[in-house]
Amino acid sequence: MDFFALTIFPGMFEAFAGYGIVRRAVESGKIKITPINVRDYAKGRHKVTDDRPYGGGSGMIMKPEPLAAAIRSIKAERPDARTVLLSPQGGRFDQDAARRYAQEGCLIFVCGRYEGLDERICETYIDDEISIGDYVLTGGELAAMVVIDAVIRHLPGALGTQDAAEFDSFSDGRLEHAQYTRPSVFEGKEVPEVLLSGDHQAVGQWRLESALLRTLLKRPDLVEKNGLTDREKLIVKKWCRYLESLL
Ligand code: 4G3
Repeated sequence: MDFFALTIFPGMFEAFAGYGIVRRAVESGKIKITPINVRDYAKGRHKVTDDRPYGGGSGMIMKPEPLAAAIRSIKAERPDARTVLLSPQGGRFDQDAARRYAQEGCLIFVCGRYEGLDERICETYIDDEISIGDYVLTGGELAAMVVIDAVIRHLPGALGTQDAAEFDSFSDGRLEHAQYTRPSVFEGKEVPEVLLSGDHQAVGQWRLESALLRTLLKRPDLVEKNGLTDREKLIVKKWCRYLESLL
């Protein structure tokens, strides 16, 4: 899968691509990340990429011509590319969106700086406008890296042999169950006994219960959105009976 990022700070993406699972995905040829310096498409001796807003006001706006030229040149090579703008005005990017983007062949991320882009770029050149959350960043680069990272995890083989993405938090609308590693006693706290028992069926049941309880306590909205399975209903009934016994 090919990722392009239109930015005035291409170096930010080189750092991102240099570590861990992202680096491995690049080295194995599963993905390619190409940062494009918008300045390379700016005209004139000073290669200006921003200008003052019509109507006045503070801040600067990204000029449309360099962005349009950059998008056109990528699209000439990759007509299948989807153009994605990161902005606080976008629809929320979530795990479902990450899974859908993992089906694409080529994504172009437009990373705005300053106070945003000229509206005509959004109208003509942008397929999707997305946001990684309700906060404002100094630029779209970090948001684009968040999206690329979340998408890469869904590519076959990117996480290694066990392909852990399918078992992650959110994979079935539930948070991940609690996890433990050695030592079996840490600062006086013991690992739940069942996890040391070697009983795979019991471990599976404990993990299901852990995931459900954590989701109910920390993110009840996810349970409301997805409903309960029959197995989960039994767990909830068990806890209802227990809570009733306390009254
Ligand atoms: C304004 C994305 C600011 C318009 C980008 C880009 C937050 C997010 C910017 C624009 C950003 C986010 C750059 N800040 N929540 N800043 O995903 O197109």
